[in-house]
Amino acid sequence: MFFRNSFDEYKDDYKVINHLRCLSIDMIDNAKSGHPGICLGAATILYTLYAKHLSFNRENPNWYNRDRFVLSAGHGAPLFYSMLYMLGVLSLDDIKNLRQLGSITPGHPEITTPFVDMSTGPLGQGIASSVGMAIAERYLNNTYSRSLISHYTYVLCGDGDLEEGISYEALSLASRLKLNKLIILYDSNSITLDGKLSMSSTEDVITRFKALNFNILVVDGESIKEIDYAITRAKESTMPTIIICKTIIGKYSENEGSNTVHGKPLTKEDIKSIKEKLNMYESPFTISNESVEYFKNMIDKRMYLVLREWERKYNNLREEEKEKIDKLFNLDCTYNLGNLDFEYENLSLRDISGNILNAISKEFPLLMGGSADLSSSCKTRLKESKDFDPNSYDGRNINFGIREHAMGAIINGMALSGLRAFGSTFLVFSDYLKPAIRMSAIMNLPVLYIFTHDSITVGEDGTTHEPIEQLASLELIPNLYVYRPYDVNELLASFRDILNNKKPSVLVLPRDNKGISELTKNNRIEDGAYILKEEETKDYVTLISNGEELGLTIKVSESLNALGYDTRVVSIPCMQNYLDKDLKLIPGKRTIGITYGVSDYFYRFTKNVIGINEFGQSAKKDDLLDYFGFTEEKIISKIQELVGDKYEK
Ligand SMILES: Cc1ncc(C[n+]2csc(CCOP(=O)(O)OP(=O)(O)O)c2C)c(N)n1
Ligand SMILES: [Mg+2]
Repeated sequence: MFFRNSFDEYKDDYKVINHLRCLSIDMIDNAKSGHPGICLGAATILYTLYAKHLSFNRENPNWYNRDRFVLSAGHGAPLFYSMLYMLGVLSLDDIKNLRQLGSITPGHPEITTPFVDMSTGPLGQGIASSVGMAIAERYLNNTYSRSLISHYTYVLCGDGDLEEGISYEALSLASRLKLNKLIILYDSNSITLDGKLSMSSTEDVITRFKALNFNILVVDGESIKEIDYAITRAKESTMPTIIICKTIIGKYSENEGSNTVHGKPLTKEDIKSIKEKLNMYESPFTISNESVEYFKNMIDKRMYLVLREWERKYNNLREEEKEKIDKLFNLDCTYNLGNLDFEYENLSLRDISGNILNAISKEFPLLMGGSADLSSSCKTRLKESKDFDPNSYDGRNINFGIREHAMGAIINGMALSGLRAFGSTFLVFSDYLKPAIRMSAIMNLPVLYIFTHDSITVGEDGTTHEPIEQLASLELIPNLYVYRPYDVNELLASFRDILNNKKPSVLVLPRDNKGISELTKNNRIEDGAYILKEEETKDYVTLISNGEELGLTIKVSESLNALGYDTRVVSIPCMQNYLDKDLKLIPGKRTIGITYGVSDYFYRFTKNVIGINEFGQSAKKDDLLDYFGFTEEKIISKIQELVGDKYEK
């Protein structure tokens, strides 16, 4: 596009932009850390979006129908904060406290700050989660309200976001799903942290996005007029849009255009010279009220009727409609599991899980998700619902394709828009989406990961398909609630606990265990662990376990009893719940953990763990269990070895 805008035409706008630039470098200078390059280079892009297009309510960051904005290049946080300061959202103290303990202006944006729609920083996550927001918007527009839920999702990303593989995964799906209300603003400065982008990438971005069938626009990232026009065009597109904004990193710095300005404070002389070039106040954090008013007024004028009209429609809702939509607007995706009708006899736990999920979905429209091409294995297809597709945006089954990482980030985005989103794959592949799981936990999002085929008992698929360290590594993630039920009783209780709460959750299921026990009927999953079988004397061995192994553990305890050992069996279906409550059901001594994974999994509770500390093998399930020592006899002799001589019968 070639609209050269004259500086005069946009004189007041550029004044605001220059304020954003100077405030950003002042913040970074004051904090003695931060990334000035993007703040100087992308200020015009962010300004134009907020001033001319973004639909939002300055007074209410939680207005549900706001356009979403994700700063995927999270290192540009000071620019975002400067803008929020000028909009009257953040205080001078806030921006002076950039990156300081307890501030609402952390090093990278976090959702705890008003108007930050997603925590970002790990490159690629933001752009992928924005696809989830765009999915949520289409689904809710088609199922909840066409007039009250209709907004765009904007992303500001950099070269780094597009180099990350997750961006390919997510944008490929965005294209397949024709998410035309997704608009990506690409800060294309051809520089990354280490130097020129060309050191690591010579791909032709336009050709890449042509292949993705995106709507592609290229603009001068310094031209308000071009960016404004491009966004207008993007809004009319029938496909998702990328606006490639050609920018200069660190614009106006003596090192502009080089990686030197990417990520450390500028020198005092450089700051002074930038301010001189821009004709701005020399003293830090000084802004003109005129510019502030100009910016605010422009937005308020543009938004006044939009907000009134939305409110009018909302107020016209009938009470019961209001109640339903308010639940969504309050991001309340809790659901009280009543009596469910589902089949479970003689079925594997993953089949039962599928039946429960289907039964829940019939009553709970916020439940939506899919699988990374393993829905038939993970049993996560919602049978009475359609596929989520351009022809049926009311469908609730998302075919993520073999794109695990994007799946994780996308369900994060969906959850941020109020859905109870789930994604599924094999446990062994959970490593493919670990960075997204970490973001779920950091943002405390009510997503549900369903990971099946959870141990060596998957059998013949062999080493690469047998999870060993995955369960333990998931347990290492703070604020992640991993549920590993043994049977239908614990499974149903897991679903109940998950849906009653709004915690990031993982449901881990075996491939074909059909075990069921009377003893699990009185489970207390909300406590994380419970005594499944009580001891009879003061002198006992405690066996701790969960999931499929619990069946073997129960048998072992019965055999031990026959041998004259007293036993307590503790089932731990949700370790994080247990750690939260700390009910002290697991004594330190004479406690043995039994797990089909690395022993570390139970080291929190005991050093005596019967686990598997090597990779699996390709073999039949029973041969593998025997090989790794998980037969009743072998476990009993191991236990005798561990506690025998210390144990007085
Ligand atoms: C997943 C991930 N890897 C590495 C980083 C560290 N990092 C932050 S910014 C950056 C360079 C990104 O380049 P670009 O997006 O072009 O930003 P620019 O230098 O243009 O501001 C890197 C490597 C990160 N934040 N996230
Ligand atoms: Mg760059």
